[in-house]
Amino acid sequence: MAGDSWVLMVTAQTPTNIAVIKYWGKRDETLILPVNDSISVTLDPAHLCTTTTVSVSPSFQQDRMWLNGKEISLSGGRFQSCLREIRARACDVEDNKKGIKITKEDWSKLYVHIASYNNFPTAAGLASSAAGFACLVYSLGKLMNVKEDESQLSAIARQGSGSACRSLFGGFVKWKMGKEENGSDSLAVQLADEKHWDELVIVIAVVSSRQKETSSTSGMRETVETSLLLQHRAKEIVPKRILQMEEAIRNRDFASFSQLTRIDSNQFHAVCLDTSPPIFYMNDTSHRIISIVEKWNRSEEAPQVAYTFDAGPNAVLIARNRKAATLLIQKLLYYFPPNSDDLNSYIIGDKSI
Ligand code: 2P0
Repeated sequence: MAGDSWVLMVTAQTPTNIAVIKYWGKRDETLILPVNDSISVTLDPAHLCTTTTVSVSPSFQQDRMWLNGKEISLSGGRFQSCLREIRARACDVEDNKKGIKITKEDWSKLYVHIASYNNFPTAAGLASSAAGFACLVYSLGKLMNVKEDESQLSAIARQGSGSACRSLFGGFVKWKMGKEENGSDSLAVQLADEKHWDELVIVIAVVSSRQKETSSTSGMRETVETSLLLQHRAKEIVPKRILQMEEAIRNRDFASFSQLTRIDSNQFHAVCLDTSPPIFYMNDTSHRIISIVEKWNRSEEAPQVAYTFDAGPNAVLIARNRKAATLLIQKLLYYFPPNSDDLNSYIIGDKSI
């Protein structure tokens, strides 16, 4: 290292992802190991993404982080796990222009500053932690010249937030639950890249941008402790559904894709209702959107739209093509006129990066 007046910086952008076969429930809370596989689609970073700048300087006195301009604590186990795992893999870094050389050993003595921004509501069931931890791990990995591939990095992002592991890839992504006790095989793999099925259009109807009442982490814990339906889902339902969804994606079979996405979202919310005390993430507006889509799909020869809802009331609607997306927006505007209190906004985007 030369002097202590330098700063080295890396900025990265990571989109969020929306599960079409849901992750809900952990078998290991510390390592964040799930009770079933899940599959997601990565969104277009122009609409829902996290931008993170990480910097290192010998003048920094401690690790610090700012989220949307406000300093947050890094003392939580999840941040510490990600930082520890990335630091353990750091390699030599040389910046000849600035005359900086950081050796592998130096990294254990250097602190980082992290500034992260979401361009969408934080913790409103739009998977902000997924984009956040994926971006944190990716940008730190670049800064510290970590040589691991995306799948190996995904196993680190997973320890920040389970769903984050799926945001390291574009397109369709599977998080394999893995079998190992240490979590080494619980990681994400890309099923199909962003060009594979590019007719799909995703429309997000923001029903509420308020923070959810039950966090995913505590909700899942309560479900694992109390829901018999979850055990049945994890053992008997999801393994077959994962295979069917992989086939639907491979064949660009929208009828199957739409059906599997809708029933899996509904079963996830049924599992929430089967939790004691019950967890309600959807509201009346969410239920109305489901009815509108179901009725429309049944009135056509083939399904036009899939819906899925995460741990919040916002609808993620996946239209089979642009024509269906245009009709969908017309319908939403008809049922929820612009001055309506029921919907805040629509975020419209192509499928992924
Ligand atoms: C998913 N969700 O598959 C599911 C569907 C919400 C509903 O992953 O405790 O924020 O950090 O691992 O990843 C939300 O859970 O929870 C989530 P943690 P996470 O996208």
